[in-house]
Amino acid sequence: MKMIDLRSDTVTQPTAAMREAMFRAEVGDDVYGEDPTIKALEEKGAALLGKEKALFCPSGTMSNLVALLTHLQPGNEFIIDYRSHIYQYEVGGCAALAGAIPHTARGDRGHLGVRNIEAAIREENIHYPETKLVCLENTHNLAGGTVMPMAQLADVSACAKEHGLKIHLDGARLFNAATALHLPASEITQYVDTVNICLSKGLAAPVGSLLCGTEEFIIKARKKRKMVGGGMRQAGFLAAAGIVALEDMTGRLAEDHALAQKLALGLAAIPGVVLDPAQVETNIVKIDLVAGLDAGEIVSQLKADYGVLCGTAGKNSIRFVTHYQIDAADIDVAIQGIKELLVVKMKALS
Ligand code: TLP
Repeated sequence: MKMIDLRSDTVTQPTAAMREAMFRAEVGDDVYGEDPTIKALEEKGAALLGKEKALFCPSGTMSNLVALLTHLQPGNEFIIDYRSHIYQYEVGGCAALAGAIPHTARGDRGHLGVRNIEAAIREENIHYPETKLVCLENTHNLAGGTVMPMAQLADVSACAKEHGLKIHLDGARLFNAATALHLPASEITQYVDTVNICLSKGLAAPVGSLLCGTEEFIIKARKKRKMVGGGMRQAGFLAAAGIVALEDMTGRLAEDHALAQKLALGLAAIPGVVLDPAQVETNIVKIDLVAGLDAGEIVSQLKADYGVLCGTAGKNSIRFVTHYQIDAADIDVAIQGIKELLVVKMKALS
């Protein structure tokens, strides 16, 4: 049985062009600043995102952590949506390693607004930690791949500036947001001080993220990356794939979005599934199940009976992510599998 892996866009395999580029990469010791391929990737990434400099990190988690370590002092507070990856899925590194306090707020479909930020900022008081940073996520993973509206981002940016706060954007899927908005990524990143982008999700590189910001920030961040063990040596082999990711893969994400829309339309028509396809903006489809259906059970059965892999997102929800290695026929199999499973389960419920 062919396996159809919709668990995440992180499962993408490197393309033939990436393998070729990795094989041919010129490399050196990057801790000595001597890897030409890493330098080329960092320059390309910084230019693409309209920032002065970039830093190649092994993962999105480390890139976000290094950003927090560089922006914040222990005891500082940062404002963040309660469902964001940094808060939910990075093993508490913000607290354990950066010593910072997340001040969580409930964004609109994952995206903070001016009201959230103004309500969270601390006034001067001897008892309070200092608020220093706002963290955004675009697209927002747990909210279902939602895109932050540009007007909201511009307002949040103006508000942060007015209050002397910096903004870090977790843009693990920034190019998905840019694709959905029909804008260059730099239009989005002009509103933030620092940004993390992931090369190893929809862009299909095997490893790596870029943290981008001012030259001054990246010099400090490079030292923090070393501190957490992220100083790499001949990692130009990985950066070579990252360059291909930026050159070849950012322009094709609309295909993933179209497949996600096809999946959403198919799933929304199945009794037992709660989903509004209009809410699916990029490559993530999150469905809720009616009461009495167990997401974990359905995920296991889909795998066993149809070879369709997906993930639970809580007891009652399932997440599907489309990507480079998924095609329309795979989506048809997934829809058919869920339909057949749910017919049986819904009968048992009634
Ligand atoms: N997300 C992964 C899992 O960790 C959940 C996924 O399958 O979606 N920011 C965002 C918004 C992310 O979605 C992820 C990974 C990261 C950061 C972390 O990136 P890595 O996995 O490279 O550390």
